[in-house]
Amino acid sequence: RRDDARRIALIGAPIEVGTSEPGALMGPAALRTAGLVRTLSDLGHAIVDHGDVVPDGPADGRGLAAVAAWTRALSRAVEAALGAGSVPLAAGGDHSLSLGSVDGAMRHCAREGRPLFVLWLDAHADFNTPETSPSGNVHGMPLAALCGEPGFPDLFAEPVPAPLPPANVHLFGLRSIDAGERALVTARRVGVTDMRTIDEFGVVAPLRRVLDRVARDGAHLHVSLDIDFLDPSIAPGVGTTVPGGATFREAHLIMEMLHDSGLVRSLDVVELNPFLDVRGRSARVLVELVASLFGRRILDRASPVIEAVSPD
Ligand code: EXY
Ligand code: MN
Ligand code: MN
Ligand code: MN
Repeated sequence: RRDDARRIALIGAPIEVGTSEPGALMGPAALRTAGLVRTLSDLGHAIVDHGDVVPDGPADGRGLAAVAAWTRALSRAVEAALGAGSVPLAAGGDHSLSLGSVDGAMRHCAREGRPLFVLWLDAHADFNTPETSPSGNVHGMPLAALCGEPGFPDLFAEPVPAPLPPANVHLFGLRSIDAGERALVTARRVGVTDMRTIDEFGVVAPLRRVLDRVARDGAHLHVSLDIDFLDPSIAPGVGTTVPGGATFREAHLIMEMLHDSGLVRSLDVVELNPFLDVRGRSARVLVELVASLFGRRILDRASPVIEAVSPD
C-alpha cells in the first residue's frame, strides 16, 4: 500500500432528469467499463463499488421533483461514506447530482465543524435559478440551489443545512454563462477562473491560489469535475460541448496538483454521455484524470519543478 492510500467509495448516480439530452444515465456504467475501479485499486487504494444509488421516491419525468428524489438518496450515501472515512466518488450522471453530493458533504462538514469549499471544473457556471434558466434544465442550476438562491422547491432532506457560502465556491474553466446567472455570480462574489484567465496565466497560478486558501481555512475540498471542462476534441461524449476547453495537459496537471495538495475529500465526475461518445474515448480520458487525482504520476515523487517554484 502507498502511504497516501485512501479508502474510496464509488457511488454510481445514473441521473439524467436534469438534462434534456438522453444518455447521461449510462455514465456510471461507462466509467466502470473503462476500468475505474481496477485503475484505482491498482494504484494501491482500497476502493469499494457501492453500485448505483436508488432515488428516494418517484424520479420519472424531468424537473425538480425527480431531482429531489435523487438528491436525498445521494446525499445520504455521500455523508455515510465520509462518516466511514472514505473519499466518496460520485459517478454521474448529469450535474444535478452535485445537489446530493455537495449536500452530503455539507452535512458531514457541519458535524465536524469545518468549512466546505467547492472547486467546480466546468465550462458552465451552473448558477441559474428556475427563474433565470433559459432551458429549464436542472443541471444548469445546482450551485444556485446549494448557495441558497430563492425560487427552488424543497430539494434537500430535513433539517435543511445552512446554504453553501458562494465565496466558498470557485468556478474553474468557465466559458459559457447566461445573462441571469452572470449577474448572480457577480453579485454573490463566487470565485471564478475563467478561460481567459487560464489563457493568460495558465492553470497553475490560479489553482495554487485556490488551494492555498483551502489549506489556510482548514476546509474540506469537494471537487466537481464536469467533463465539458475539457475541450470537445478530447472529450466528445457530453451533451453540452463548448469549444475552447481545457487541454489534456492542463487537466492532467490540475489533477496532479490536486493530488499533491492532499486536500481533496470528495469528488464528482459528471456529464459523461456515452451515447454521444466516440469509441469510449471520453470515459477513458476521465479514468485517466481520476487516476492522476488519486496519485498516479510519471515518477514516484512530485515534480522537482513544483518544489522549486513553491512560495515556501
Ligand atoms: N447554462 C445553460 C443552461 O442553464 O441551460 C447550460 C447548462 C449546462 C450545464 C452543464 C452541465 O454543466
Ligand atoms: Mn471528514
Ligand atoms: Mn456542469
Ligand atoms: Mn458544463
